[in-house]
Amino acid sequence: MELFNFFRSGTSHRLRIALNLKGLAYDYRAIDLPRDEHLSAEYKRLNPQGLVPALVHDGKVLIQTPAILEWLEERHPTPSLLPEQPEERARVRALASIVGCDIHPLNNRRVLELLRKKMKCDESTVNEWCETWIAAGFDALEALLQTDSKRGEFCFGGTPTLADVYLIPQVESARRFKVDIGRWPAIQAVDAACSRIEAFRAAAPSQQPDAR
Ligand SMILES: N[C@@H](CCC(=O)N[C@@H](CS)C(=O)NCC(=O)O)C(=O)O
Repeated sequence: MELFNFFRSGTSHRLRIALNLKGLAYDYRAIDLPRDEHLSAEYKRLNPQGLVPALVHDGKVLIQTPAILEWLEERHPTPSLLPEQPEERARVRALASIVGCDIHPLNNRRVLELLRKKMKCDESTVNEWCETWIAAGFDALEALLQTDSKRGEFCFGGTPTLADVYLIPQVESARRFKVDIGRWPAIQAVDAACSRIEAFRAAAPSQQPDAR
């Protein structure tokens, strides 16, 4: 498998975590976002959306992390990143979607570039924008985690699920925008639990070959 990705990209980070948790090896292909390599004609032949990551497997290109993560779960079911019961699976997917649908897209690079370049926002306004959407999502996630009486160390139960796979890169991104994670103690505790697992540690942006 070849993973076309960027060390600091949250969606790339979430896919690296899932691949590591499932023990799947891949060749790392760096796509440099600040140099707009994702917008090159060559990369757009892989992903016409011009977004990372893309996973190439047996000559087939997979794009969109929600789709790739579901494909991974179907192709490599063990260890599973979803619980058994449909209602529990819906819960995990909902936690993941708070990050995947309602935080990350609003703080994506192309959105921030539009704010900076077209809307002429200064850096403090851009940071306020990012913090607004991170806080809105994390407030809801925190409430959901706090009220789950059966929760173990992770977002759901006692082993990592897709909810953690989505959450940890968003925590990393929040730190980059200088958002104080201490405001959300349950999220902070999940982050600490994940940081004890090698699959999460090895997926961190700082550990990637293109990190700088
Ligand atoms: N929904 C897509 C989003 C992918 C995405 O937004 N990737 C970001 C990096 S985290 C990207 O390539 N951004 C390039 C840009 O905004 O210019 C997925 O989950 O794969």
